[in-house]
Amino acid sequence: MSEVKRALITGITGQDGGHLAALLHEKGYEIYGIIRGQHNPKREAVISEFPYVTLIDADLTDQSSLIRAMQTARPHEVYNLGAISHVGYSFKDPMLTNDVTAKGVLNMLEAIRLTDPENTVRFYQASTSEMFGGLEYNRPEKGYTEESAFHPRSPYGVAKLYGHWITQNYRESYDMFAVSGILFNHEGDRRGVEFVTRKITNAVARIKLGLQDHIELGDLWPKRDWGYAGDYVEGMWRMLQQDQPKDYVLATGETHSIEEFLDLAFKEIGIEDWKPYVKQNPAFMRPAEVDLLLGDPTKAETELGWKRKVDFPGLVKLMVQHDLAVESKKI
Ligand code: NAP
Ligand code: G4F
Repeated sequence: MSEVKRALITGITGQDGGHLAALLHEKGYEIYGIIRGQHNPKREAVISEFPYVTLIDADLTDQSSLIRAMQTARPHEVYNLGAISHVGYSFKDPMLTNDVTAKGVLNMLEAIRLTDPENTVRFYQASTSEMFGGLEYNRPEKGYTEESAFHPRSPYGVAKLYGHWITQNYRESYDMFAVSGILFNHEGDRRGVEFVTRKITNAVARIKLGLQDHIELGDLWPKRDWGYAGDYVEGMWRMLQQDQPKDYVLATGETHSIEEFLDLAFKEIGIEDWKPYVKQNPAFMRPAEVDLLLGDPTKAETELGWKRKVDFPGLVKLMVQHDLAVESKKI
């Protein structure tokens, strides 16, 4: 009988960490998740929702803790999802963003090298479409691919680009099975309310239930290639099951503005004109914006057999209906 596969996930308390834990559990993995902080407020929720995950106290900024995590979990696969992941916040705390989102990747890669002399561990790095920057001069018509040029527009994007290159460098230098998934925005019922989609669907549900009367947002014209997070973690897993380590874009191949998201979300509660309910607040605008993101997932579709299942209207509906159910319990 073959050995049960073990996976170590950083960012277990985050959106993708939850989806990935559920997926790997279905596939029969033994799962270890890194949790940071002496009193992480999400600890109890993770224990109750994912009782099959063994939590390990560690931090991406503390390499000794990552070495101990590797020694405890002895994983076959490491998914590095932990990061300061909010683009707007990265402008306010750029040094911390660098320590966690850039140097944290190096800390994790070195922890693997130091604890895996046989070089058998497979490593997934959570790279991002933010590395492309979305500027007009650098926007391929059919969308960004694995070969497109990078031009990050935030401390987050710059930090992620370091993580992307150091992953590639470890693959080339040490023959590690280390890959980057260049993922475009993915959302869903586990998305943090600090991100625009969940902020909108949460507010829309509360407006419907009479719990609030408007929502304050920043710029409404930027466009994103929005997919469903549950589909994207399947792509991460597939990348680590290949014969050769390669980087892949995961995207839907469609782009929509925040205004389009508002249209569909408000229609879901029977409101045709959302403008009276939305106020613009400069506090939510960024020093530099990523105008338009559109990904071309052809390589992932061809080589991984991966394709997103949930489309844009399906995603908005799923999120609004989820938030209506959650918020109505509070009345
Ligand atoms: P998320 O919900 O913001 O989760 C981020 C995770 O990182 C949380 O579990 C957080 O823990 C953890 N973390 C933060 N600082 C840490 C530290 N010092 N040490 C260890 N862990 C730390 O992000 P997500 O949406 O799941 O995204 C997962 C990964 O994919 C991130 O790296 C993100 O940058 C990247 N990505 C996301 C998208 C997207 O659209 N969602 C697209 C492309 C790439 P706490 O709960 O303790 O804060
Ligand atoms: O939801 P967002 O904060 O996501 P953003 O900046 O695209 O980043 C997300 O996707 C990346 C992949 O492309 C990930 F790497 C990253 O970790 C994260 O998951 O903002 C989306 C757009 C931006 O143009 C922002 O300026 O919405 C705009 N926006 C307008 N009002 C707002 C708001 N964003 C937020 N968070 N809050 C607002 O009130």
